[in-house]
Amino acid sequence: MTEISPSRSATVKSILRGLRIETPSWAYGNSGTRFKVFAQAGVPRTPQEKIDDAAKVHELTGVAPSVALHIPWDRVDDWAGLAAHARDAGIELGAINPNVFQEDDYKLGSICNPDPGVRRKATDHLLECVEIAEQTGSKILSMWVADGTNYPGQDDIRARQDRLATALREVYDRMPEGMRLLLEYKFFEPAFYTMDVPDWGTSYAHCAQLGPAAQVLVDTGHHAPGTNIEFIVSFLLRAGMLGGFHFNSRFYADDDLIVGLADPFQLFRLMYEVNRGGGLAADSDVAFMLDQCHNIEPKIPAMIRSITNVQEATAKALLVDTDALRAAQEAGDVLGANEVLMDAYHTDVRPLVAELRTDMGLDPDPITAYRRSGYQQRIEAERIGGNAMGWGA
Ligand code: LRH
Ligand code: MN
Repeated sequence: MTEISPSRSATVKSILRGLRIETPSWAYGNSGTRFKVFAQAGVPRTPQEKIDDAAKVHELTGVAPSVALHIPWDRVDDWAGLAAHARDAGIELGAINPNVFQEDDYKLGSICNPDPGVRRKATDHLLECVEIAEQTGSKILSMWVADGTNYPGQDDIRARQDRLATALREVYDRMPEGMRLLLEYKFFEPAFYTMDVPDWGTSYAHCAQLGPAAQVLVDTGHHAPGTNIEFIVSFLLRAGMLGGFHFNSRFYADDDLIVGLADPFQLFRLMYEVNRGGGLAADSDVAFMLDQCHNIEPKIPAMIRSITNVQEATAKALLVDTDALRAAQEAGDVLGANEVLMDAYHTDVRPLVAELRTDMGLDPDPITAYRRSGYQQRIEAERIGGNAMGWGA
């Protein structure tokens, strides 16, 4: 078992200290499945209350200084005012996520729809989200389109790619210097025959055609079962095309469960390749974002647990004895090489990560600290009336 030497511990802690994990506004609201959305007490009724909850998560973890917004779920009249509210709460507004999947017009798609009027409407929403990002100071337009078809012959696969490329070009050219377009892919749902951006290769090709400010977004729940996601991550990093992640975990489909809970070993392997590819370097612009739905579990503790899971997986990845690994790999020592990796994976890093929190002036156990804070009782008492936010379709 790896003994964590003081110098190793210091190195790991300094890298972990620089880790930034963005939380999603929509995961603080009610969510569910087509069968039921179970409302929870104390859930935010406004984007401002979502930001307050995100700020609480940052206060207790120290590594979640921004919250992603989804439009129109988080629409307000005064974007600068919302950004000021976030700043006053100690965090920033992060990635802007357009929504071109919840209007009747989008039944046959949004920017890939056969109807030019619908394409125009969807593209205008994407352009509006660029403007919103300019007002909120966000540097990322995080694009996912639900577009696809359900039956062979329903539409022309090639023509839909032409429509997609046309809309992406218009949005890309509208973006100001310094803003990035991250294109998210998903292999199925809500469409069940084709998705217009089904995999990393399709996203990569469109992003490469657009230019250097377009990169691929990897949602860990968007792959066919058995897909080796860390291979995709390694490949994209090598090509400079990994823009960021939507972290979550799953047993079956796009379950959007707490990252690292369904498959902690996968998260470790993924963070190992992120580190191997330079994604944890100080100058890396890989965006680590969560994208989850806490359908039955308490939302704020779930968010804190997600962050501690990413911290722990990253700490284990940083403990891999890369010299020993390289030597075993180059010697063709199959089991030896795997043993080096597994040794790091089996190392209990919880004391090290707790120590880091103490070093940062935080409670070593943020979930217990949250329970002790009385924040949950307070929001349940205060947030009476109004409409609890959620993303029910
Ligand atoms: C689609 C997705 C996308 C978001 C939505 C909330 O499955 O991952 O990133 O817009 O979830
Ligand atoms: Mn996502």
